[in-house]
Amino acid sequence: MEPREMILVLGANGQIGTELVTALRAKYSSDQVIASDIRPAIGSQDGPFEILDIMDAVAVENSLKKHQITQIYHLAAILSATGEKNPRMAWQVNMDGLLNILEASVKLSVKKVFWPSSIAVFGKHSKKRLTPQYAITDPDTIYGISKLAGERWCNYYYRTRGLDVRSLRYPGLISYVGKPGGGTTDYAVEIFYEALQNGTYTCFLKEDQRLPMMYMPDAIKATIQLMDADADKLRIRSSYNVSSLSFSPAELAKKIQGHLPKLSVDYAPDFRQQIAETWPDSIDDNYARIDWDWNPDYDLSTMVIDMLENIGKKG
Ligand code: NAD
Ligand code: AKB
Repeated sequence: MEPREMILVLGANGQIGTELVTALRAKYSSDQVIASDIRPAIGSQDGPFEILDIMDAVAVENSLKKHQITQIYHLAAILSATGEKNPRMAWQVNMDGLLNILEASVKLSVKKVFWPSSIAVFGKHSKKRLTPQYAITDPDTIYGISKLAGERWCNYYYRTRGLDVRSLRYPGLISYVGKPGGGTTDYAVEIFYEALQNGTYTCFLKEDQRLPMMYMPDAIKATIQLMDADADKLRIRSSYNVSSLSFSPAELAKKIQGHLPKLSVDYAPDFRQQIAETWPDSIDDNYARIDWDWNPDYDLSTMVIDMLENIGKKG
């Protein structure tokens, strides 16, 4: 008989983790999903939580043994904007942290590992529009460099150690549950809170800076769909391009103004503008669509309506 799945989510207090843990607990059961983070649990917990630092390889191994973990979702990382403020720290957490997880997973026979990459692996020489899976990847940020190296390590562990590691290059993620954690795409969440609370927003990117984005329910759907896919259908063991929305701050503001006509937005680009300029406008995710039937549910209009409704309900 197959062992009962036991799932460890690392970095569970973050923007993605808070929603992924809920989705996994709905799919499995609460006691099968161990949430963990370097910071104490946020809010009320409906299942097990433990403090775990991915830099502590021994603690990671002990946790895998204690809970007899069969699947890992490794979400702990330093994102692009925070990474530029402390590049050495970002490299250590993103790179050494990943290697600790890959190594412990092989040693303790974890069946599947999910680790997210990012559109940050692309750079200013990558094709801007509908960037293909196999494009020039010359990232400028330490975050993008660590994600690109991470993709190659994942592929290496799959090829040489037989580890079933799966990955997505997430675009900027938009959510109303967890707040974003120090990225270049964070404006696309901040604008909703400011629009509803104050009726004004000053955006840190230029008004026409188009970027690939995705609504969190689609990101959670893609993650679980990829992890459920038959292993022999997956042609990509570095990281899959995955795509849904593409818009600029001005286009997002206009959509929100369709519901909140008094919203006023101005633009004061800071260092994050230079990062955004090196990233694609939009992504070609053909491999994901063919290999594991990827298809997003939300467009810009339905995402905006859902965000306003749910942030509005929070009061
Ligand atoms: P986040 O910053 O919101 O959350 C990261 C979590 O990791 C935080 O709760 C933090 O406390 C935790 N953490 C940091 N250092 C740790 C350590 N040493 N040990 C254990 N936990 C630690 O990030 P997120 O937005 O939830 O992103 C999760 C993953 O998805 C990251 O790998 C990120 O690069 C990737 N990603 C996110 C986006 C996005 O738009 N949110 C886009 C592309 C890729
Ligand atoms: C960031 O802006 O750093 C993230 C990402 C796209 O990886 N949201």
